[in-house]
Amino acid sequence: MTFGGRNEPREGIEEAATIIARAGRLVVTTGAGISRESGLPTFRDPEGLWEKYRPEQLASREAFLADPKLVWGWYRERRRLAREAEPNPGHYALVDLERLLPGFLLITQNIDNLHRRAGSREIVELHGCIERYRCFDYAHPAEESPDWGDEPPLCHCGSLIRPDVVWFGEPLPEAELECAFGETRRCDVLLTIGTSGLVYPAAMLPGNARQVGAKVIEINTKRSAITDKADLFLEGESGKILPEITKLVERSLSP
Ligand code: BJW
Repeated sequence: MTFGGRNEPREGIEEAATIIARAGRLVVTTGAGISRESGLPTFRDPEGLWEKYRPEQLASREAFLADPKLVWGWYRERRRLAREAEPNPGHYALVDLERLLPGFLLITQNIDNLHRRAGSREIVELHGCIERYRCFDYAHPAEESPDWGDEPPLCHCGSLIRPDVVWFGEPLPEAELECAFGETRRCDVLLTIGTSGLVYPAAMLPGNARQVGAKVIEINTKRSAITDKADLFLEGESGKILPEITKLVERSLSP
């Protein structure tokens, strides 16, 4: 693994740009770290979302049934923060990469909707989206209403309405998962950004790409569970590194 760390960031960025510019099929996977510079907390960093509660206390079916008001309130607050946040230069750099490269797919674990708001189009949302709702028992889709308050409202079928996100112990949406696994097995470069690589099955994607001979590039402010599987590790903030990579890719592709 090449280490494009803080002492030699330029070299790593140039190498990454060269690899990406030559990619026939690029898959980008993102986690909470890419939205950190938009002001949204990650999950597992200090001052992250799990600082006060254990994950199972908020992001599981059991948690929702045990205390629907607590879980509903936590997501309402996060939805408010996500809506107030703006995409950052890292999100926009990925929009530019999508425009520059014919074979591009973005797979995100994030539910914050910032990639779409930035303008990314080819997105697979593995863990759902905070802007969508469904009912707990039958997954009937629900439209948000201004009347909704501090408690989860009821669906027409009588079941509680919940955010359309994937909690621990729940299966990921089938079509999205199939697409993510299929595309990582066909890509020649996988760029993974701002994820601890601790949550499965998303954490398997870089390893899958590696198995089929793809180059794996990681951008993270610190080493993660993925770093040892990466061919190139760029240590730093994605909002700074990604625009530089995109600029170099654009330059190398322009006639
Ligand atoms: C920066 C930065 C900057 C900071 N620039 N970088 C195999 C082995 C072991 C366990 C399992 C397994 N398979 C399944 C499991 C169980 C479980 C699991 O993975 N557990 C592990 C924790 C051990 N997985 C599941 O339960 C999944 N379901 C499943 O497998 O179902 C099977 C099934 C089949 C059939 C029937 C029934 C079941 C579901 C997982 C759902 C995860 N859900 C959450 C919540 C979503 C909704 C919400 O947002 O509230 O998803 S948990 C949370 O973690 C969220 C995230 O998407 C996910 C990943 O977190 P992420 O993005 O990596 O964030 P962090 O905080 O961990 O990392 C941030 C990184 O950014 C850090 O590295 C920083 O350094 C970095 N960073 N600033 C660049 N500026």
